[in-house]
Amino acid sequence: MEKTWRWFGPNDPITLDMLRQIGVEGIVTSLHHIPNGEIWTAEEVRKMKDFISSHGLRWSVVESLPVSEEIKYAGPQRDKLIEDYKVSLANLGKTGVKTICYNFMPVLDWARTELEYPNPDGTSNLYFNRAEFAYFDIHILKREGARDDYDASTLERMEEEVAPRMNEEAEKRLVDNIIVKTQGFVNGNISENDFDPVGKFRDLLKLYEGIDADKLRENMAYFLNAIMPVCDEYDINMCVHPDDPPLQILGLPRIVTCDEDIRKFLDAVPNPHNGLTFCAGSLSAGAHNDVVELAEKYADRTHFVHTRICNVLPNGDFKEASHLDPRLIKVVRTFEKRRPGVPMRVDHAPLMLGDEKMGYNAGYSFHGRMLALGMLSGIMATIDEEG
Ligand code: DNO
Repeated sequence: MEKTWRWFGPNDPITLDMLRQIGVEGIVTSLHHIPNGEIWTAEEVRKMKDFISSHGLRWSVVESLPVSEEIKYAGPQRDKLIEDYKVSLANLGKTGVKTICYNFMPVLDWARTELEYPNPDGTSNLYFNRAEFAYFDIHILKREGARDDYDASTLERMEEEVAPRMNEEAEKRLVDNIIVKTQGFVNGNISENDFDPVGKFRDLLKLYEGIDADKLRENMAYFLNAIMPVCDEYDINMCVHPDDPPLQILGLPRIVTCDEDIRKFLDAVPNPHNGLTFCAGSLSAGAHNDVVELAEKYADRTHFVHTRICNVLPNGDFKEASHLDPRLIKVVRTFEKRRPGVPMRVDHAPLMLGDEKMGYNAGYSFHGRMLALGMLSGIMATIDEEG
């Protein structure tokens, strides 16, 4: 697989020169300065491509060309936004950037409750605490009917372990982790500048009243069918990112969570340009998913791979596991053998060796990811050597 790295543009403290030194071959990035929904002009695309090329690297993947909320819930501007999306795609295609990662998660992109969960060795990781998430949903967001979405043991843990340690500051941190710090840098709905993130979030949830999984699926197929002619013309591969975590949350429909979901969206638009970002980490955060089996099953429709993996604990929490986890090695073997040129990026890695002082985007440390890339490079070289 092609070794790629998610880089957040010219303001990223991790520079392209640094990335060349550690064996990165291709760059995964977005035009982060262009607001969600606006056209990516040929000029802006070309500028980014040339900047990356001038550092001896190539722009391999766009992550993400964001799909506006209105396309997801089919608001009045949907067709206009899809037309604009097609223009951006064509501009990317003409410039030779042909792998596009996006997601179809309503309102909230990925979700974590803790960004610096301490590991016994002194490093820290991302963590999802189900009882804290329930606390956010029930006591902070105060979503109607929220309580019914959690099992009795999560509710008990929430009352006994989480509620007693909550105060204004702890609540603010939880809000920050779930809907601010993890969202802004991925061009999500909420950013650090929002004055009332919870209020804004409540308004966003309202947009999905009456939209169930089938309706969202229909909207996704509508979007994909509309853009496929442009993808065919420029040989662009669209690759949807699975829902992270792959579970129903906050009463929102989620449609890329499991084997059956993946099969449905691939069959709904049976064009090879309609494909998957195989994020082993997101899929493994659902105990119902067998990532090793899913990789075998969907390798042919996978155009981009995120290498990381999670452990789900008996209480429903999950945390990022080692990049040397045997399941991840098997997934890497599948893609290295069946999709040798496909871009792969190391995803979410621990904060270590001073990373924590650098203000990196959550999950995107330098030392942690560099170590993980070293591990992955070793795994891939071994697989190639074994033939
Ligand atoms: C989080 C990322 C996601 C991903 C988007 C793709 O770390 O994996 O934000 O980039 O969902 O659209």
